[in-house]
Amino acid sequence: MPSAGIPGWSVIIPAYNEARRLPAYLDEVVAYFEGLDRSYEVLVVDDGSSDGTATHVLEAQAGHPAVTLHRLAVNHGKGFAVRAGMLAARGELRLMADADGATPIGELKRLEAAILAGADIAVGSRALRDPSVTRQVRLHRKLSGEVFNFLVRRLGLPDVADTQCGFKLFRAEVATVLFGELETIGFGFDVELLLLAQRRGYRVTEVAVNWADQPGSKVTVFRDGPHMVRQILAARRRLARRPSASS
Ligand SMILES: Nc1nc2c(ncn2[C@@H]2O[C@H](COP(=O)(O)OP(=O)(O)O)[C@@H](O)[C@H]2O)c(=O)[nH]1
Ligand SMILES: [Mg+2]
Repeated sequence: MPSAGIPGWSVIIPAYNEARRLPAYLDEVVAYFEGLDRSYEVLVVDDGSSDGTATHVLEAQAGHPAVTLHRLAVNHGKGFAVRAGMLAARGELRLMADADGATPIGELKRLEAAILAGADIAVGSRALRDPSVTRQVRLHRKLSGEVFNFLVRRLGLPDVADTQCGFKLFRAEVATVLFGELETIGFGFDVELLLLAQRRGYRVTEVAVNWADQPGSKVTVFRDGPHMVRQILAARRRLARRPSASS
């Protein structure tokens, strides 16, 4: 159902040179919501792509007006793009989802259940064990992810096993507050977001999701990992300087 008035759902998809991976996922997302009795919008934030990503989004929009394209002239980073999408979104529940479809859109049901049970934010997780899910992860990404998660636990988020999964659901008011405060524009943004959430006392529930590594990743552990750690340290310094927040 296309959106009229306030949509029930917003799906925010950050996309940087995703002409190959995005179209199939966009089709999957649209088909999923067309089968539900809830209004929705899909915001694709094209972060300065040079490969024709936007053309695919406009094609999808021609068939489904609930799909919209938010085009940034130059590449800023995933955090910048997700923030722009979340702040432009109107849905009561707002999902960020990676363009490659590593997490099937049907996994939304698991996150929604957590929100209905009282969470402010439901965080998809590749680390939580659950017999009802499967993961296909390349070994070097699994190992680097474990090191990263270990560091993040030491850097102030002891209770989140996987901060980096690109599948997170927010209640609208919570998204507006947190993305309004978020400053990290790169891949380290998820950690700042969760640090801000912790500080505000929001309820964060981690939810095991199905996940399959997709070829064509743009994240390079040795190049992006150190940047991400620096972004997290900078976020911690900013938070330490800020007077404590009340929600
Ligand atoms: N906005 C934005 N998104 C990016 C950038 N690089 C990657 N992404 C998006 O971040 C998501 C995850 O990227 P991906 O390469 O699959 O990372 P991986 O799953 O960690 O290997 C996808 O939706 C990408 O399009 C970037 O520079 N800017
Ligand atoms: Mg991916």
